[in-house]
Amino acid sequence: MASSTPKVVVTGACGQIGSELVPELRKRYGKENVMATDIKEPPPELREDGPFEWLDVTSLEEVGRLLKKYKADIIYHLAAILSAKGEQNPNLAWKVNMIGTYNILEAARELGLNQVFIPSSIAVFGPETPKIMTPQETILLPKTIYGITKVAGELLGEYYVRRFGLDVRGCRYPGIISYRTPPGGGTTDYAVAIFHEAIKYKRYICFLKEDTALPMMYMPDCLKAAIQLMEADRSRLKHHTNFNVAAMSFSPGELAAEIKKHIPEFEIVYEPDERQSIAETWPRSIDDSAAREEWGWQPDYDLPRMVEDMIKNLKPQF
Ligand code: NAD
Ligand code: AKB
Repeated sequence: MASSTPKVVVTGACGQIGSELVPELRKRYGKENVMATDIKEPPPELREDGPFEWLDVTSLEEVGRLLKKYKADIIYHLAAILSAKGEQNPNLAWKVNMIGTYNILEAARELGLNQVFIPSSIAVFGPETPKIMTPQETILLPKTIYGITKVAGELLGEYYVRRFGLDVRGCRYPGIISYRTPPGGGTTDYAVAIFHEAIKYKRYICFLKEDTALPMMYMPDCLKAAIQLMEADRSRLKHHTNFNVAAMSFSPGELAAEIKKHIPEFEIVYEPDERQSIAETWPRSIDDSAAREEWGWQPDYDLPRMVEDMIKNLKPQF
């Protein structure tokens, strides 16, 4: 039985999203009620502001032991290997993303947790999927190991909802842009690196082509989506683990033009690498009407507002 303030565990808490989601959850539920876990050394804030424990999600035993010891009610499962890193090591991606996700769901079922959040990604889509305003229900034939594990994660989560009544929720995040923690090895990472290089060197060599448009989202909207979806009235949800969510879409050329409004000397050159072929299999824009209807999703940041905020926050760091 859950106490009135839930106890929350976050896996992969030292990553790009976790390092900002943990402080947000600690503000909401109280510092002592949000346990950050990872296999990576945590930044001092994460460890000093609340509980931290080492947790490798590929061990069912470790996952079960920690959830039991901490009497967890809710788990935000963020531990994963992203698209570009996954292509470098498909075996690791399978272990962390597939076995890790199975372990989280299985331990949550066995211990009777209240809720599980497992983010999915636009990487579930593939070249056969409609690229413009990609619908909620559509073709899921990803070509990366990351995408394959994300489709399987959505389906497995949905299975636990239907078969065991476990409250599993998740949304298909686009590329996330933020200034606190660097991204962990994805195809959309250029949209973060570009800001650092623009401010430091006024020049950036982009690994995607100028016109490769992809869906993106600023971190405050990413955190808002996770929390809003988890707090949504369960009876209103027709979908559970696979909500499309959108905020903005742009190409490297369009992002560079927006950055130039703040840093006129900025120059970008294009030297596409293997990540280009991943990006070409993903949509250019997303239809998120199911998320809007079922849990009131609405983003706050568009391209100009995100760029202004990124530069304002990053400039003092250099
Ligand atoms: P990240 O790569 O920045 O962080 C992942 C964290 O998982 C790292 O801190 C890493 O140390 C940890 N990890 C790796 N192996 C582990 C293991 N065996 N046990 C425990 N922890 C382990 O990723 P992120 O960007 O914070 O992504 C979080 C979630 O959001 C992932 O599921 C990802 O697929 C999803 N997502 C992210 C984006 C994005 O643009 N950041 C977009 C779509 C979906
Ligand atoms: C990646 O590029 O792999 C991630 C994602 C969109 O899931 N940012």
